[in-house]
This record gives sequence, structure tokens and C-alpha cells, in this order.
Amino acid sequence: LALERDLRAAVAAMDFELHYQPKLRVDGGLAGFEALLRWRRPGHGPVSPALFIPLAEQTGLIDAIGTWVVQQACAQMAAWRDAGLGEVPVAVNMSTSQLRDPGLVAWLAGVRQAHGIADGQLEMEVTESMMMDDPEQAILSLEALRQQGIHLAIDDFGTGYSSMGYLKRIPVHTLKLDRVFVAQVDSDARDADICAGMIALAHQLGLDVVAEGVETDAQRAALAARGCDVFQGYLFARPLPVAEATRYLLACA
Ligand code: G
Ligand code: G
Ligand code: MN
Ligand code: NA
Repeated sequence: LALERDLRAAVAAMDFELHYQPKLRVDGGLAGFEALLRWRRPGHGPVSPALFIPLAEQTGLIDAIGTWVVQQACAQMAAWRDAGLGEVPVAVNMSTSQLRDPGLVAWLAGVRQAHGIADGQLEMEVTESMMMDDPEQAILSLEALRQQGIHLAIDDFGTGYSSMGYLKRIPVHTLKLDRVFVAQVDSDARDADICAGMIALAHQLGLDVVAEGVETDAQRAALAARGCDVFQGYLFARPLPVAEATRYLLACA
């Protein structure tokens, strides 16, 4: 396939970029960035990771991509720190095959050490469905990551298949409320109740809650009223190229 051929070429040249989307606390302070992969396919323009990540997973290209993403994110955190912009937490998205790699924990410790990344500063987002393939193995992997100082979040929370029984055993710090619940939190009483319930549940379990896809101030206010800790979405900023993310940090300082 032409798409696969072009993706292989992009991986060979590591012709990708990370964009950084801010996450803000209730008080407006920066909680960190989510790193999101971007690929400009020659002759076609930007291709959504929602399209090429599944292809990368099928073809095994994801391992090289995932390695690059972590190294790139850590190098950027170090660059911001060295520029006097502070230690900014960065979250990367993980694929199932990365989580299954028995060498992941040791490799990550090496990358963090090489860039001097402190405990808790590198975050990893995993989805519920990733964990449900093999929950026992996933719980062990996540526990090892957590013990190594990686901050863990469940992405797209509420859209997967995880049972409440696993939730109490999954060693994560943060739940990210999927944007399907956020979209009408200010206008649909059931969505508002679902968000309130998920936030209360997370807090009961000692987890922070990040709302994804916050696009309006009414959504932000409705979530804040229900105790949401952190907000991410176009209301604040789109995923930003490095230069813009750096300007964003300078404006925060
Ligand atoms: O940025 P965008 O909304 O287009 O991302 C679409 C999907 O691609 C999201 O589900 C996001 O989690 C995923 N994604 C973005 N960057 C990465 C990445 O570096 N690795 C993996 N595995 N998924 C990513
Ligand atoms: O699955 P994951 O949460 O990693 O996906 C994040 C995706 O959501 C990114 O592709 C990002 O571009 C997108 N995104 C971020 N903020 C918003 C928003 O406010 N609205 C919408 N529709 N998408 C968003
Ligand atoms: Mn994510
Ligand atoms: Na999500």
C-alpha cells in the first residue's frame, strides 16, 4: 500500500514532529503538556495519528515510532529546563506493544537519566482497551512503570471496557475523561451527572481528573463545579508546535 510505503519512509527518516497541548489546573496554572504525534505525508499533507498509528501497530513500525516519541519528549523537557523555563511535565501516548515490551521499564529509566528527567515529570497515557487485552500483565507493567517514577494516566476514560473491579487495581495517578462526556456537560443533565460521578469515583480512588476536549467556557465551568482538577482543549490551546509551545511557556512564566 502507498500509505504503508510512505510511513516506512517517514520512520526511516524519523520525519515526524511532536506537538504539545497544554493542560491547565483550575487556578489556570500549567499542569503540563500532552505530546501528540504529527506526520506530514509528502504530497498529501497532515495525516491524523488516528489513521497512521493503527497502521504502524499492524506493521510493527510502532516500536521505532514509540521510541522516538519518548526520546523526543524527554529531550524537549530537558531543553525547556535548560532554557530556564522550568520542569514541565509531558505526557506521551503509549501503544499496547510498547506496554508489552519487557525491556520498557529499564529502557525508560535510561532515557530519563540521560536527560535528567525527575520522578513524576514524564507521564504515559494508556487506554482502557489496551489494558483489557491482558489485564494481569498490564497491571504488572504499569506497577513497574509507576515504581520507576513514571506518572500514569488512563486515556479516553469511560469509552473502553474496563470493569470497576480492575479500576481499583490499576496503579494509575490520573483519569482522563473522554471528550464524548465533556461535549455536552454544560447542556445535558445526564452527561453532567456522568462526569460528576466519574470525578467523584476518581477522587475516592485518590486519582486526579483531566477533562479532554474542553472547547467552551461553559464546559470548563460545568466541569470545575463538579470538581474536575485539570482541563485540556481548544478553549485553551490546540496542540502547539515546539516554537509555539515555548512561547506559551514564556507567557506562563
Ligand atoms: O492528535 P490527534 O487528536 O489527531 O490524535 C489522534 C489519536 O492519536 C489520539 O487517540 C492519540 O492518543 C493518538 N496519538 C497521538 N500521538 C500519539 C503517539 O505518539 N503515540 C500513540 N500511540 N498514539 C498517539
Ligand atoms: O486519544 P487522545 O486523548 O490521546 O487524543 C487527543 C486528541 O484530541 C488529539 O488528537 C487532539 O488533537 C484532540 N483534541 C485536543 N483538544 C481538543 C478539543 O478541544 N476538541 C477536539 N474535538 N479535539 C481535541
Ligand atoms: Mn491522549
Ligand atoms: Na482521549
